[in-house]
This record gives sequence, structure tokens and C-alpha cells, in this order.
Amino acid sequence: MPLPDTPGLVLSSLADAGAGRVCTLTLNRPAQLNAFNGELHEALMAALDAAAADARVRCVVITGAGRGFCAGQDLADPAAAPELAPGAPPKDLGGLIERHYRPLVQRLRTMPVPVVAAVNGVAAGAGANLALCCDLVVAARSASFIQAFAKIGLVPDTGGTWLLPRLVGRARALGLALLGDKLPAEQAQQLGLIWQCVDDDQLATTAAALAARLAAMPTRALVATRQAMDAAGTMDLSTALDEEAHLQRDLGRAHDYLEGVAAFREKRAPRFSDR
Ligand code: T3D
Repeated sequence: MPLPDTPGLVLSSLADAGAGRVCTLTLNRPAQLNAFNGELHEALMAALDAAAADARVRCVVITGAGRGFCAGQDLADPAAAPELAPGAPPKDLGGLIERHYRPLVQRLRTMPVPVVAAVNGVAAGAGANLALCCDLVVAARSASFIQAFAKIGLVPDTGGTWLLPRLVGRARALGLALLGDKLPAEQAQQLGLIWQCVDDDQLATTAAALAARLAAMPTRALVATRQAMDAAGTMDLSTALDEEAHLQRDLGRAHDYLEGVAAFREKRAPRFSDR
């Protein structure tokens, strides 16, 4: 299935990375720091669906055009922003979340390939949590993460209430969410919120190298690892061990396991192909 033509709001590009292809999706509303309106949501979902359905794609990278990664909800979008006139009816933000943000989080966490966020600039509100939903987050040193929700009277959404305490623990999660301060990328790495912080001029090459590396790995095992870790958060140890046995049983029957062991024995690089 070809990637859809989504000029404008999400730029899709496919690059050969040796063992497979890396699909890079660039949020492209730079004048609004790539804040989400309905069209951007639709374009991103279409691009993620297409990447998921394209058997050539073995890793997805999400990044932003211009100086921002994503500033969350577009606070000027008439479909979502409150009308400030006295007596105007409130907007249904719950509906907005059900329509756009929940499917986005679920899409990201069930992608059949690993997803890397290459955070090129400020990531605020839903934009911060979009990045944190990805499997690996690499950020430019000048980038920052802001749980901006409390500043406008909202709770962290786009998975924030679930993700933050799991990533950094309750004390830090509440500090970030209640205060809404700008967290520089370097500190985000030190807290364990993200995987890596690199110099700005190294972001694109670092993300590309990480994606190429993931693309050459056993995709199905990587995705099962994400699935098991997400599920384990609500399981006791015994249930998590059951789940590990179940996943390992499946993976043990797959081509990539045979290939991995054969490559080890033959002292050569493996050629993984399952997806
Ligand atoms: O509908 C709902 O509200 C429910 C869903 C909620 C999910 C959420 O994401 S809630 C959180 C929404 N996001 C924010 O509150 C962040 C708002 N933005 C900012 O606080 C700042 O812009 C930043 C800290 C992200 C960056 O600051 P700075 O100084 O680097 O840039 P700036 O000058 O503020 O912004 C540059 C332009 O982007 C500016 O436009 P202009 O004046 O040059 O024409 C600004 O208005 C625009 N922009 C930034 N964020 C948004 C935005 N436009 C629309 N929506 C935005 N979220």
C-alpha cells in the first residue's frame, strides 16, 4: 500500500536503511509550532496507518518542521478552543479526546514497528505526551518538554497521567504536571523521561542511525516487548510471567528466532524479516 499523499500537514518520506525502510513523518505546521488541529490529527493518523500497513516499513520516526516539535492542541482552532464571549457554550473537550487523542495514543502503542520521536524543539501539552508515547525519544539539546495543561486548567492528556508516573515516578510526575515548567531535554534525559539528548546538529543523524538499527532488528520481538511492558504495569508478577511465556511461545515459532540463533552459531550478522 503506497504511503498517502499528505502534503502540507504531515510530510512522509521513506528511506532505505539497509535491512528495511524507515518512514519519517514530519508534523508540518511550523507557524503554530506544529500544534494539532483536526486536519493535522487526520493526516498523522492516515500516515501512521499507511506506515503500519506497508510491509517494507520497519521503523517510524516522528519529528517536527521548524523550531518546534509539537505545541499540543491548537488553542486558536475554532473546533476546539473555547469561545471567550460571555455565555458562549463550552466546547466538549472529552469528545475531542475520544475523537483524536485517544486513537492517536492507541495507534502509537499498537504500531507493528518501533516508533522513534526525534524531538527537534519544544514539545508542549499533548505534543510532549505524543513524544513520550513513542518507543524511544531522542531530543535535541535545545528542545524542551512542558506539561502545559495545568496552566490552562486541564489535566495531562494524550496518556500523560499514565505515562508520566511510569516513566519518572509519582513525585517527579506530579512536579512536572502541577507546575508545568519547561524541562530542558538534557534534564529530561537525566530524569529518565527520554532515552537520549544530543547536540542539535546531531539530532537527524542520531535519529536516523537509531531507526536504521531498529529496522534491522527482529521487529516482532521489539513490538512484543513494548506490548509486554505496557501490559505488565497492571499485572502481578505471576500474570506477567504467564504473558512472557505466551509471547515467547509465539516468538519461538517465528522465523526471526531461528535466524537469530543460526546467525549467532555461524558468527554472522542476522537477517531478520518477520514483521
Ligand atoms: O482543546 C483542548 O484544549 C483539549 C486538548 C488539550 C491538549 C493540549 O495539548 S492542552 C495544551 C495546549 N498547548 C499549550 O498550552 C502550549 C501553548 N504554547 C506555549 O505555551 C508556547 O507557545 C510554547 C512554550 C510552546 C513556545 O513558546 P515560544 O515563546 O517559544 O513561542 P510562542 O511565541 O509562544 O509561539 C510561536 C507561535 O506559535 C505563536 O504564534 P504567532 O504569535 O507567532 O502568530 C503562537 O501563538 C503559536 N503557538 C504556540 N503554541 C500554540 C500556538 N498556536 C496555537 N496553539 C498552540 N498550542
